[in-house]
Amino acid sequence: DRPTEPIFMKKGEDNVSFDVPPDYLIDRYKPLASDLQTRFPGDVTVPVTKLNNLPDLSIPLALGRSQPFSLFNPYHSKMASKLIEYFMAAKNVDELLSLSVYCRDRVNPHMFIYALSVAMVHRPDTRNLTLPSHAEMFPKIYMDSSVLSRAREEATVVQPGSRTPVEIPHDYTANHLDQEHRLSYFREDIGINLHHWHWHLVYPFDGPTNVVNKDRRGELFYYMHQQIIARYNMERLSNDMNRVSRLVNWREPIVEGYFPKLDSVVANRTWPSRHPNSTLNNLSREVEQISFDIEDLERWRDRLFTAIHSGFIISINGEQVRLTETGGIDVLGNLIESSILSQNPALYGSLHNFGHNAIAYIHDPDNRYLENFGVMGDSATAMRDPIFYRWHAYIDEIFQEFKSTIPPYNVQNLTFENVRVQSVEVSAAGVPRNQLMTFWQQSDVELSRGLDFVPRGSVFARFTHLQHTPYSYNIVIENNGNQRTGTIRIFIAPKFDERGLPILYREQRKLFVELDRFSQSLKRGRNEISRSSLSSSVTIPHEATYRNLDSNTSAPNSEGAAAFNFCGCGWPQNMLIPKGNAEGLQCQLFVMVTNGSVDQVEQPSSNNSGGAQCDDASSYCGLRNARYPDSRAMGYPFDRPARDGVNTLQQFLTPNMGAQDVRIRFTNRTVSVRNAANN
Ligand code: CUO
Repeated sequence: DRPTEPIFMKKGEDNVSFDVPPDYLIDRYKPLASDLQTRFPGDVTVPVTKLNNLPDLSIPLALGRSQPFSLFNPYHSKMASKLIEYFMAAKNVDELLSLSVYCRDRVNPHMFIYALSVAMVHRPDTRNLTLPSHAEMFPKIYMDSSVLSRAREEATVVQPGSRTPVEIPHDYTANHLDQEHRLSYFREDIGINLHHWHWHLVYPFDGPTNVVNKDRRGELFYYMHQQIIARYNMERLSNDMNRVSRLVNWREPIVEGYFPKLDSVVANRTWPSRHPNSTLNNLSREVEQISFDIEDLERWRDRLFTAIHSGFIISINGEQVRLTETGGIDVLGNLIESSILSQNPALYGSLHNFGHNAIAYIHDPDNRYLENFGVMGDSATAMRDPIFYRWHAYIDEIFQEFKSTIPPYNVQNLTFENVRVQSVEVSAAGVPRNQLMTFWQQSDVELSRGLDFVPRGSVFARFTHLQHTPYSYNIVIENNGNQRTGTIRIFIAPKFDERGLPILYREQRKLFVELDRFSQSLKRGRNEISRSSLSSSVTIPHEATYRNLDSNTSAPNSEGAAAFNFCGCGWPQNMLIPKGNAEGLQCQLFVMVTNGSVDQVEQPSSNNSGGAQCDDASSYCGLRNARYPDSRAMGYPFDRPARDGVNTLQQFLTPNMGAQDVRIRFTNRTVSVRNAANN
């Protein structure tokens, strides 16, 4: 709550105050210690145990409280890593609380929230606790900065309960003179940006090894971002735009500009913009201890391509490490990102992270204007900028290059014997068969946690986002063998390219967007399966992104609050399917059944304790503290180029697969928020 307020202040409606040992106060407040204890009496007082040894914060304190914090900056991520290490090492929850109380008023608030969140999702004793939404703690990095001053006014002038939600205009970062602005509803979606923030929280590239080293994390880095690009491309085709072009040439001006209109996290400055036709430069920024040349990026890229085509990388000891058919992608993911699991950072560098940095500092590469990084420098904001997708499309192509060096799946690799998909359809109430409906919807986000130094009580921002009518998949499967378990995999891709021509399989496979994956028991004979879009293994529920309001109180209802227990990582349900268009974007829905006994992954028994595993969105986020729950390559069966002779999806199909033409029809109407607040 209120990340820049001192810890001893009275909190929210709960009237919680912290009974803090006087030497925990920052020097400035120490003379006021006794006064402060009586000035903020709470209904609930949380006693904070005194630590025997206060932590040495010299490393994290190198970043000032009002400085911006960038995860992609190695200097900053090392500081955060130190903090994570302290939080992870705390012996119990009391000690963790004590430590965090001590750190909170000292270290940079953004770094503090990041490090504490990473620790909380990884510690066995806190991983079932609710993490507040990052957009509630730092609303200024998720929405138009003008909203915040209106929210402050509302909170200061109007009593809780009578406050009116502050409406965020639908179009606030540009107008349609900028073609890219057609996609702003996707790039600036709160849920999408929250997903990205959470993903990097669950999969940090730096930190204690036991936090970073997760099952197939390098592969998931590739797959989750590959899916973002596939989704973005489908969104572009929905809007009559070309697929995103890779940022191939780093010496040419970048045509896309971006003007975020956000306040930066702590310094109350406007977040820097990038003018159209800016050019990347060598970076030399003393303050952030970051300097590298564009040539370094080019060298790392060339070494990566050499490794891919030689079939091995050179480890730090000078040994050859083979890029195997199944494990190679994971090795590469860690190498390209790069994470601390990279097997040779000196040789292969940190192409992806440093690309983020080069772009983020494009407006001030040597800090002569004392300007901060642009939105590409923060995982909570990077997806707002069109350049994010050009950069990640480039990164993805390196992974695709590797996938094209391994043997394609043959028919036997794809078949599930005696299992046949008979038919596939989608249906939704009030919508023609095999059609999906999209429209706009308004939902509310609570802002008060992020309104430091203003009166308490809820204030909401009203946000317009894409939504679709919930639908079901109806799948008929014939099982001519004994009863067994199958894994149902559902994807969707556009059918036609920019010119209206059928997309060939070699390109279409990269456009397939995962919609769901689930286990299904198959009895002998005919199996009629119905599965709701709301159960998707890709998404988290709408309530995990937005608060629904009780009609009169303008307080979040209990259902909404309970839903916040979800783990945060996951594609927002409202963005499950792309926008489509008024005529109905023609797509192909793909369903495959694979052998569950092959797909199954043994989980170490020690990980079964601890309750919730955050299994709501396992396709893109994995399971918390467990292995990735599918033994196949991520993106299977579309992760590799097809066998010889396959030019179309139809030719790719084996009997255990099915395809169905569907249309996504968009209606330009806005459905108002459910249970709208008082007005
Ligand atoms: Cu998620 Cu580039 O990795 O932003």
